[in-house]
Amino acid sequence: MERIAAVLPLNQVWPDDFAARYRAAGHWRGETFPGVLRARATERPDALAIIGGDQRWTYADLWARAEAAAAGFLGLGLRPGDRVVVQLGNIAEFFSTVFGLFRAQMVPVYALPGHRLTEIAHFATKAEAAGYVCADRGADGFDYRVLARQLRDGVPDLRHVVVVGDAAEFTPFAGLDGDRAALPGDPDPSSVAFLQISGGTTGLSKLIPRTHDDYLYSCWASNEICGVNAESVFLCALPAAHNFPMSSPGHLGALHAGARVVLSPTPSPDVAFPLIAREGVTITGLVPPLALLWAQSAAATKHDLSSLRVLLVGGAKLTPEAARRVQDAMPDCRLQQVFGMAEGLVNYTRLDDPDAIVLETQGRPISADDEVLILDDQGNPVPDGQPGNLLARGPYTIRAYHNDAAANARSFTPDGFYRTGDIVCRTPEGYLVVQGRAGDHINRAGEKISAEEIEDHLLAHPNVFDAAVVSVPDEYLGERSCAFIIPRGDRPRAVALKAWMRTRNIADFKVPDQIVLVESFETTAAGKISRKELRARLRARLLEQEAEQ
Ligand code: AMP
Ligand code: DBH
Repeated sequence: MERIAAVLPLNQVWPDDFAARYRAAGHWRGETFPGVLRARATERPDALAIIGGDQRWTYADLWARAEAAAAGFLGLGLRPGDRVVVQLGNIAEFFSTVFGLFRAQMVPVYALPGHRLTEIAHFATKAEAAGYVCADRGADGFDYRVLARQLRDGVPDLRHVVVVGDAAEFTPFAGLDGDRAALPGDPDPSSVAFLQISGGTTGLSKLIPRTHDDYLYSCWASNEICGVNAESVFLCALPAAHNFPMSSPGHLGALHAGARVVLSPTPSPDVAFPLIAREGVTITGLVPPLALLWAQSAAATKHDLSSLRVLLVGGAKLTPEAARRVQDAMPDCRLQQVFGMAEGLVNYTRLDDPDAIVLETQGRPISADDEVLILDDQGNPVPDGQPGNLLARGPYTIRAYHNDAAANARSFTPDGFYRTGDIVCRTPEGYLVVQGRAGDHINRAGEKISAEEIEDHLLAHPNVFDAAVVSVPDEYLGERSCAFIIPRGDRPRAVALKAWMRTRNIADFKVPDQIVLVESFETTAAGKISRKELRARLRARLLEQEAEQ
């Protein structure tokens, strides 16, 4: 008999008065992901929806493929409400998979292609996932079927593995189909559509339940701010599962508008530029280091980039000098800064803002109903222009993580504000300028790394007595990671320690960029100091030493 384990229900609930207000304001329209795609497939069946590799799918194609996948998932024994970890790169099947899951009222859990067994097992366990969808190999050659075998052994409740491409012993995605009559109706718009992944500020990543109503609002409202309409062509150059290229306005914004989504397997200019020229791409989004790389390459390229009207840059701070360089290199394309988070709140500079705002701020919130607080450490509001902790509440900002009472107690105030962990200033015009982070994480070219998570891995090494991981400014990455290690027994060599970290089955971007061996952490005469203070001191000392050299 099939084992049916009781799983935690998925919820994301706003208090009734807030929900009523968001509906009355027209933010929450009662749309759902399968409902939106069905509508577009009916209105414009022959319009191109997805272009990826050698695939060119119209809206009718995408809908038909989603229905086949949905029926196939049901046929395998997956049930509405089941959570399914999806780890796919920028390939067309990403879309037939996730819309297939939506159509069957199953819940994708979005993993990034760079995640490895440690992260995937954590997502699967925390979400109580029943399935995993991956590709045979990634764009970098990584074999996800090896990961799938280890995952199945380690997470027994994960019963189904579906593979795009050569499936080996697993279920091939290409063959999925089944009885369409068995498909459920459309979901409740206030139900959880998927689980997004947090950047992992403290410890392991948390799961972010987003509803159809709230997420679709952030997508279509972003379309209005970024000028996306049915004629737009959106290039997805960052990993499709990341919240930024998914919703700001992202591929889901583009599909909501009935526009065209072009998938780039990597964001490198030699791959993306020919796609822009060939497909007439009008809008895309990049993290700052890539924007600088594109700016440099755009000057010398033979490819025609003149179709590009909007370049969104976000995920990490774009300094005013870098912003100017990007804007100057691509004068016909408007730079738009975006400061967002998978938990909700997204800020944009507006297309008609003066240069001073576009170059020097990270924008203002999407919605008139976004409530933003900037507080000092005692919880008092700071005046405009002064840095403080950013808190947010609104029609697309979550009120709770999934299955994580400790994180919820830390991350939300009793009246429902999300503590973003970002330190920002507000300008008199209401725009936000990001100053830094309150917590200890490293924003490595837009990839967020928790210091604590990496320290935990390092402490598992027999020759590591203690470890402290800090962020260091980096010309190219914005920030890189540096691990201070107090050795025990044989002194480990930095290269060997990095190689050993790779055997921990973690995403490559989490392997420390720099390792510094120290004899002690020289805590003060006063004795114990907090980890936070320790990291701050180690970082300051390293920067001083570098400055002296
Ligand atoms: P994540 O948790 O991965 O969704 O990352 C969200 C975090 O990325 C935010 O809380 C910020 O710390 C950072 N972030 C995103 N966009 C920007 C930006 N434009 N400037 C500075 N930091 C940003
Ligand atoms: O970094 C992010 O998470 C991010 C950046 C820009 C984001 O989630 C978004 C826009 O929606």
